[in-house]
Amino acid sequence: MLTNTQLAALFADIAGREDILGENAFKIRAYRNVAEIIDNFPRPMRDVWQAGALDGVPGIGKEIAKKIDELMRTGKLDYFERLRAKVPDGVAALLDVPDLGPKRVKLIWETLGVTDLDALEAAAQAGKLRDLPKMGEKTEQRILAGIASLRRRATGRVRLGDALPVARAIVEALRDVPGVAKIDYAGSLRRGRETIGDIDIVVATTEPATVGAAFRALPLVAEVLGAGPTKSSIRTTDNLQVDLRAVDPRHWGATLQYFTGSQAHNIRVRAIAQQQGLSLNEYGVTPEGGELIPFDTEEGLYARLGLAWIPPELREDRGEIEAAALGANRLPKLVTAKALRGDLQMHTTWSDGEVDVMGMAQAALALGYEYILITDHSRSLGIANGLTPERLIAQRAEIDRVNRDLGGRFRVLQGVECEVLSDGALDLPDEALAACDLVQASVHTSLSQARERITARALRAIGNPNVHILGHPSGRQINAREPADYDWEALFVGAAKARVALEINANPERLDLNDTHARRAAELGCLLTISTDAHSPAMLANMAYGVLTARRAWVTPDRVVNTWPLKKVLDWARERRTQ
Ligand code: DGT
Ligand code: CA
Ligand code: CA
Ligand code: ZN
Repeated sequence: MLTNTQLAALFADIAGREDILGENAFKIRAYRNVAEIIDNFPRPMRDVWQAGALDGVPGIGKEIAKKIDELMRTGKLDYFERLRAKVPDGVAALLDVPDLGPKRVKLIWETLGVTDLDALEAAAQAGKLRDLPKMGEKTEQRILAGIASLRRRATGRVRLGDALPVARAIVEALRDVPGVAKIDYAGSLRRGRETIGDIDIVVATTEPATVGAAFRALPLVAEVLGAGPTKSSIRTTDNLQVDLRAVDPRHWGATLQYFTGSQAHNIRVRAIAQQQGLSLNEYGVTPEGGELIPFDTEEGLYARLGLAWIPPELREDRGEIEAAALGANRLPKLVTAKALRGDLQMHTTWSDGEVDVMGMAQAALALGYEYILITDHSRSLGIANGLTPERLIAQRAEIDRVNRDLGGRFRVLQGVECEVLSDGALDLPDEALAACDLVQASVHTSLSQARERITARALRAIGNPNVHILGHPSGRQINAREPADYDWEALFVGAAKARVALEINANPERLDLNDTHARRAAELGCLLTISTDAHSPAMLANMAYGVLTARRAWVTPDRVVNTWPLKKVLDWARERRTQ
């Protein structure tokens, strides 16, 4: 059965292959548009087709409707098969390599006989690409880096934001199964890692067979991979693997600890147990020649080994064991979602957001925030509606009105997400920036600049005293776009000195700064913000992912500007400008 995603991918594929062949650009664009329309269509195209209503869909003409009809009836498209015979799949796949457009693919294919990714990599490594017209050594290097990034994307790890809702749904669905005392997700998901290999669920129950059967019968199960007395594995319809382990409630703490990991953390914990003459497994510890001591809480297990309880986000063997051995007060008091008083990045209909200022304000108020910063895009990003100095003034009037209407219960601050141009200059004049409450500068373009150049560019941007926050600093998109190659130490030292905050962007496609960079930034004295970059009210809920990332970075609330009371935020903004 063809889903909209598959159908859209097929038309995009047709466009790509015709592009390589150098077919009519107009026709190719039409295929790309159709792919876009189908991908964003709110209902299954299958339903539309069955109702005979394809012609009524805007953007789908007779020719395309005929092709969809053939696909739905036969599962195949003759036109596409003929195209495949001309451009092999391996060649079409080369279009996924960043920096390889259709012209280059055609050139490499025709002159070097490269017909797949492996051959392309070999050719680049052998230095065969650099001598092709308009290529050079730099392009060859970029293509090699692009291949590496494609390979990582193919590792099958899914983003935290795609896995967490599935795990929550499973936990909720099984909570009321007879015999279930406790249930939680464990593994990398509980540790809040940015990508997840598989979902691990642990359940304390007196009836393991019952919960196992209920798990394997959930509607989201596409395939049962394993069914034992206490362990089951399934694959979901979204192609996620989920492992369920059932234990007696007496073992809950030890089992949850064991399957939370990380493996590196567990190896250290087991070594500490061994030093004390204890062997450790997922049920508890056993003294030499003695009986198993079970633990129904994690705290009990850690305490038995002389360790304070360690928050799951820290369990990566990055110093948490040493700290926990010295006592609970040596572990950081990590930032929590509750500590956040505001959200400092979001978009409205003034640029590419879905709702107006009041809409975002009310949604944020409902979440319990005290203030928000509106950060619509400046004009050079080239999205519809970028802010000009004139439109910023008009937006200020609307924000003032919203603040009056909300009657002092809440404060909407005016900001802007100002483009950092390729040389580090800002996209708006200083007077316009100075009129904002806070300014966020972001790099969206030319992310592949060389290290020295892009570092100098960001440092120049944060050197402007009107800039308070550097948004999603690396520019990466998880599993999709590589981060920019900054000299991070230099950037962090510069930001700390200027008292410019670095953002932890909470969008699960970004999580930028990531955990290790945010930790280093905090160590070097940087201020941070945790913000959602929401383009709709619903996206304000992404904050949880940013908080997890900050906790993995050992971040304490005092470092995070949006835990501060509004007055302190405004004082900081003012001090920065008079530095
Ligand atoms: P993932 O799924 O790749 O994102 O990462 P995890 O950490 O969820 O790893 P996973 O699912 O293979 O196993 C879950 C946890 O179970 C892992 O973090 C630690 C524990 N674990 C699994 N296998 C072993 C093992 O062989 N030795 C030890 N010490 N712990 C293990
Ligand atoms: Ca896992
Ligand atoms: Ca697993
Ligand atoms: Zn942005």
